[in-house]
Formats: sequence, C-alpha cells, structure tokens
Amino acid sequence: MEPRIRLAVFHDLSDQIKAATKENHFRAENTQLMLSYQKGQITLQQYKVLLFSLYEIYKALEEELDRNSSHPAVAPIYFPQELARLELLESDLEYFFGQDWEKRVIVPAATQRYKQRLRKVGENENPELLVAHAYTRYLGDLSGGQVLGKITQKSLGLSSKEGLSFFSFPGVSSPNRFKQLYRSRMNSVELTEEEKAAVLEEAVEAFELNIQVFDDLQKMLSIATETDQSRSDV
Ligand code: VER
Repeated sequence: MEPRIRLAVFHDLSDQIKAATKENHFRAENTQLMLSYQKGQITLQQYKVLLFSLYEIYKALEEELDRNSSHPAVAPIYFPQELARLELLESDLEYFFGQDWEKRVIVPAATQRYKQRLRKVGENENPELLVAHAYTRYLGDLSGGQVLGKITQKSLGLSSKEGLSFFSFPGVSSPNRFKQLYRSRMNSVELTEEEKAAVLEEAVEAFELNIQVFDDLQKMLSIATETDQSRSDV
C-alpha cells in the first residue's frame, strides 16, 4: 500500500522509479556480496567472477539498447559514448585472464536469467522496458559504483587503474550532472500510464535479478572456497 501512496505524489518517472525501487535498493546493498564489498573484503577471485557476470549482463543490455536506439522510448536515454561498459569490461577481463578470457567465462544461473530477460525485452515488442534496465545499472554505476571502484582498487591492492576500467567513465566529467541530465531524459520519454506502470515493475524486477546474481555468485564462491580448503586439507 505504502509505495502506491508515495508514487502518487511524484509526477516524474525519475522520482517514481527511485521510490518504487527504494526497498529493492536497500536489499541489493545488503546482500552478503555487497556487504563484504563495502567492508573492503572483496577478494580477487570474487571480483574476477563478478566481472564475468557483468560482462554477460552488459553485453545483452548494450546490444539491445543498440538494436532499439531509435525507438522513441530508448532514443532519449541512449548514451553509448558516455555510458557503454562492454569494451571496458572486455579489457578488464583480458587484464585478469589473458587473451583467451572468452573461453573461461563462467556465470551462475541467475546471470543467464538476467540475460534472457534483457533479450526478451529488447527483441520483443516492449523495448520501453529497457529504460528500467538501463536506469538500474547505469545510474547505479554512476552512484554507489564510483565508491565501489575505489574500494576495489584498495582491497585488491591494484596500484594503477588496470583491471578497473569498468568503474571509469571517461565520457562523463561530472557524474552528478550527468545523472541530472539522464533523469530529465527519462522524464521526457512519452509513456502511457500502462507503459509507465510496466517500466516501474520492470525496474523492481531488474533489481531483483541483480540481487539473485549476487546471491548466486556468493554461493558459487563459497562452494569453490570450501572445495579449495578441503583440497588443501588432504
Ligand atoms: Fe546504489 N546507490 N548502491 N545500487 N543505486 C545510489 C544510487 C543508486 C550504493 C550506494 C548508492 C547498488 O548498490 C549500491 C542504484 C542501483 C544500485 C548511493 C546512491 C551502495 C553502497 C551499493 C552497494 C554496495 C546496486 C547493486 C544497484 C543496482 C544493481 C541506482 C539505480 C541508483 C540511482 C537512484 C536514483 O534514482 O537516484 C549512495
């Protein structure tokens, strides 16, 4: 009940989407993986497997945004020069895994589900839902993501920016100003009430998919760690 009351007082999509996903954002921040991240406890192994999932997610997201770049709902929020992450992720993966990194990509089931959702949204008739997915990832990367970049560098003891290009936005001089521009572009998208409701619902779903990826990665990594420990016990 409460979220509906809160949404009713907001007119702009950017305010509505933030309010609609507030609780999901809280849960995403508080997943085990993100908590250990914030405490500076991320390990190189964790960061490397996270990069694989981010690669798969951004590949689907950015290919679908490119495919639909002239769709009236997508065009206003299409900023490949400023926001695209795929090539940066590729260079980070090459840094950590070498040139044949592509053969080594391994992702959990939740990442596959996230990817499939992005493909379905982009390939079928509702590319306006890509607004929700782009918002969830890119505005997150430009917000908490900036802090996470610094934490990653410190936690992993990386001296240069190598392996950390995912966090950098060379085409964005002020993340705050860019976020304002992005919000105003989101608010300029013309949507029917029905489409708007669907976009808000999709943003909640996008956060949930991220949470599931983090939880799956956490499980995958704890199994890997236990196996390593039992191996070294032998
Ligand atoms: Fe969030 N975030 N975040 N975030 N975020 C902010 C805004 C924001 C933070 C901090 C902050 C996620 O995790 C974190 C998102 C999306 C996401 C601040 C502002 C921290 C510290 C963490 C975790 C460590 C995750 C996982 C996501 C989504 C996948 C969005 C979309 C926004 C913009 C909100 C808006 O509309 O202004 C300090």
